[in-house]
Amino acid sequence: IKHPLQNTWTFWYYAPDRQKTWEESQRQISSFDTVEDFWALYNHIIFASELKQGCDYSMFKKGIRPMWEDDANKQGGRWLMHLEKKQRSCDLDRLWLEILLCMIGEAFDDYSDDVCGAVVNIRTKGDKLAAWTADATKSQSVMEIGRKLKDRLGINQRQTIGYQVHKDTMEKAGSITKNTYQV
Ligand code: M7G
Repeated sequence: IKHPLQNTWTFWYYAPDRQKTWEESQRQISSFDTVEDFWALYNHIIFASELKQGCDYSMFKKGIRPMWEDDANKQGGRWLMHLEKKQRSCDLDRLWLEILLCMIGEAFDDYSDDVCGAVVNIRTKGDKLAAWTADATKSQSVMEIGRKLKDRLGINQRQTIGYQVHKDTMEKAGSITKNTYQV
């Protein structure tokens, strides 16, 4: 018998395509609800570090699309980690896997219900990892999720990570979105 997960999760892949909108370019890979099926999928797909520039992987709870517009995300935001270019080869895959394991293992205790999913962006200017949560106004939940994430990813205590509200990201004119929280 396989080991059931608390939630069913869907894995997504995004590749830029000039013939399509951003939303149309998000493709579901598959869904799973057991530990064994997670590893079967994980072992079947290429590492995040091997994706082409501009591509993303996401993993969200089933029924939540990996976009701001989804009902589950529209009041939410994300803990965002900017990686240095050189970290793609040494850290990215390890950190991405750790975020995935935090998600499927419900590592955020009482706050796991507030978690929507995780995203990795492969970008020339520096890759990004994010954990998306459902409600940016739930400060205690957001902060606990941020602290746990920082701890599990082994981020240096002296380094801070920021939480950005999707509405701010959506409306940003320049390239910088303000941090609403940080840990
Ligand atoms: P990005 O891929 O999050 O980061 O956003 P990047 O700037 O490092 O590449 C790039 C662009 O993708 C945004 O400016 C939007 O046009 C589009 N985009 C990204 N996200 C997360 C969304 C989303 O949730 N919904 C929609 N409609 N567009 C998005």
